[in-house]
Order: sequence, then C-alpha cells, then structure tokens
Amino acid sequence: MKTTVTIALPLVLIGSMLIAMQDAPRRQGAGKQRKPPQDGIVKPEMSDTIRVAGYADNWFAMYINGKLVAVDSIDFLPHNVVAIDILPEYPMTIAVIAKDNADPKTGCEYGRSIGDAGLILKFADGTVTDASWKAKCIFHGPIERKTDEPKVRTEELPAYWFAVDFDDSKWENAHEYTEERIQPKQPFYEHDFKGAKWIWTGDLDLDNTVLFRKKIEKPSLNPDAKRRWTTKPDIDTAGPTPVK
Ligand SMILES: [Ca+2]
Ligand SMILES: [Ca+2]
Repeated sequence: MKTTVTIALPLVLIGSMLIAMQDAPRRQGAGKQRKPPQDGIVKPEMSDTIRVAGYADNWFAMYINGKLVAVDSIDFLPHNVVAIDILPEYPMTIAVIAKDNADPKTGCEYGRSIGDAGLILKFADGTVTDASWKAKCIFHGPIERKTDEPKVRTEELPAYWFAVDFDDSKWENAHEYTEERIQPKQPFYEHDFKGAKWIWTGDLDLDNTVLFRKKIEKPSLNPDAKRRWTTKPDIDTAGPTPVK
C-alpha cells in the first residue's frame, strides 16, 4: 500500500502542474482575448455578472427565474443592505417576499407599536424597483390600527408564487414612497441605489408581508448582452420557502 501511495502522489502533483501550465495563459489573457460565440454560446466570466443590492425594512428573500438567490441573513435590523452578484438571464423574472418585522399574532412591532416597512432594489443592468412591479399583501394588521385589541388578516402564500409562469396579473401595482417617508439608515447610503424607488403596497404601516414580482424582458443597460452558457439545475433550487 505504501508503494502505491508514494507513486500516486507524484502523479497527482505532476498532473496538477500540467493543468496549471495549460491554464496559465488563459488566466493571464482572461478578459482580453475572448473566443467568439459558437452557435450563440458564450462562456460566462465574472465580468458578465451584475451586482444586485437590496434593502428592506425589515427582511426579504429573492428568487430569480424561480431559483432562490438571496436571503437577508438578518431578520430585523434597521437596516442592512444585502449585496450579491448574479449571472443574469433574460427574460428575467424577479420575485421577492418582503416582511416588516411584525408580530404574527398582533401585526405590531416593538410591543404594541405600529411599524412601517419598505423595499428597494437595484440591479447593475439598470433594473430598479418602481411602481411597475406587482405587489400582493398576505399579512395585514393590526386591523383598523387597533393596537389595544389587535387582530390580523393573513393569506396563505400562493403556490409557486415565485415561479416564472405564475400569473400575477390580478396583483396590484406597487406604490412608490419617498426616501423621507422610509428614512433609511446609514448602510443604504454606502451602496448605489440611484434611480431606484422605495416600494410597498398602498399601506406601508399595516401591510406587513408583501410579495413582489417583476419580469425584465431585456436589460435597459447593455440590451444586446448575449446569453451566457449555463445549465438548468438538476436539483430543486427553489429553496426551503413553503409554497403554500
Ligand atoms: Ca419595520
Ligand atoms: Ca407594520
């Protein structure tokens, strides 16, 4: 057995060195000499990815083309920015669940206060949140602002609400809110949200959990971007969020 190991290790090392030597010129030339598309197929590079920044009062998770791509890791913090890189594919269906951190039983925040919400997203391809996004509230309260005897109204998550082919035509359009109304905190100003609008439903105070959807046919910046080669996942990457 010892003999096998001593022979195998150098072979592995030599193999690695050979691969490294082959890769070296390509790495050095990365981004300079790009092979022309073959049958429309283009190998993706980091330069094809785009930055997405999101900021929610108080939490959000985002699906792109039916796949869970971002989860705010902090349930409640006024307020944190989530920034990720994605490889965009168009048309691109964006679905977001956003939550004001309201008590599920009372709809209140901080004991018996009525807390407000808000969501803003900016993609480096020019996609921004605005009133063209679709919105659907599934948790409202406290009804009629009655904090002394708080009651709430909830709906189940629609099945596969994040899927590309989900029908959101009956959802309302999102409402836009001013920065003065939302009053974001410092992390917001450390990221590029220029041109994006704060959105929610028509009730920033009492609608606590809201679903948003938007389909981007082509990016407003770089509309001629070629599709990059990728695969469809062989496992369900929709994520653990319940569908109902
Ligand atoms: Ca809040
Ligand atoms: Ca609220």
